[in-house]
Amino acid sequence: MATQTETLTTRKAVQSVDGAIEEATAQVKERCQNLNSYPMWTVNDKISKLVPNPRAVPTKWTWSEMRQLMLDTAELVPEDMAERRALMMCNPGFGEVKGPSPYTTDTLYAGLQMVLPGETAPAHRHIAYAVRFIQESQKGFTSVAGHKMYLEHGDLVLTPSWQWHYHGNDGSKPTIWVDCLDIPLQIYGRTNFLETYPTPTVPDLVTDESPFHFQWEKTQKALDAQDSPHTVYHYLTNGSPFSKTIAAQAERIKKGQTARPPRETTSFIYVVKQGEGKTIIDAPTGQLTVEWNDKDVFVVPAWSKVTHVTGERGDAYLFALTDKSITDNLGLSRTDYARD
Ligand code: GTQ
Repeated sequence: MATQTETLTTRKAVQSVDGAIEEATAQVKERCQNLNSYPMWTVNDKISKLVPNPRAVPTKWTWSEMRQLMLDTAELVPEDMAERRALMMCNPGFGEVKGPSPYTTDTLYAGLQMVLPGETAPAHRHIAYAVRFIQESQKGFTSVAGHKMYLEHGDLVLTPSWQWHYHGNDGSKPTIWVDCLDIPLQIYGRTNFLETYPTPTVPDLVTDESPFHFQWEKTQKALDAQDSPHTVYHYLTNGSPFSKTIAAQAERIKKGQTARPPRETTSFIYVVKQGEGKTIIDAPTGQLTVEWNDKDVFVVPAWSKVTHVTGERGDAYLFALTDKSITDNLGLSRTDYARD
């Protein structure tokens, strides 16, 4: 059997001591030239790796730094200068390839968006599916398909594909949240497009009970109803993942515990709801130990070995946006329970 370091190409090539394969392949390549064709076995390594191969690298965005940057950005860039005042969280694994780009993981984009009191991020709709996890809000709101929802720290709100939405803030403090959209998938499929609404807002009604709105209070209640050291809650709509592309989960890890989940073909954008601890990430693209605190964001690439360790201060609550819906729906999910 091939080892992890041996490649599919070298496995065959080592048998070709006399160069016969090279010569035969050269002949085939020449004949392929004018027929839009190419011998697959010479590029097998690029097509099939022996382990999953995300580009994303483990990365942390520290809340205190990002919050200050958001506040300063809001002073520099008035609301009417930006359709959305959002700062992308660009994974450096993509930097050299595409420059600043909307890849937080290989499949999902996340950004930080800020809406100041009285501002309106005008109504539009797009094919991309969006969700938002609220970091700070005091009467900040989003309006989705006519549902105007006031948001609080820890809430998750859905903006399904092609629904009109706009954002605002009826309070006196900044509203900041983490946006997550399936933009990398849309880039791959070349499917995303956006339509603007003729006016900044859309007719709507305030609603306390919307299928688009998951209040943190209920999530925490579900987590606290379990007694295990590490509890995972999956956000569902009518028993199924709310979206075909983006999934979300919340976790409670009791204080002073170590959690070692299996490694998966799923990648994670973690947002610390509250608590302190560290996460040791051993990813196909590198290793990083993230020391985290309230509201920090960090990325766990697919196929990482992950170890969460919580501090003694109290139980930690982590929230994560994942591409589990994508991998499950397309039959791409694999789990390695035997990780060391
Ligand atoms: O609020 O609709 O971060 O359309 C990126 C694109 C947020 C939004 C983003 C968007 C939005």
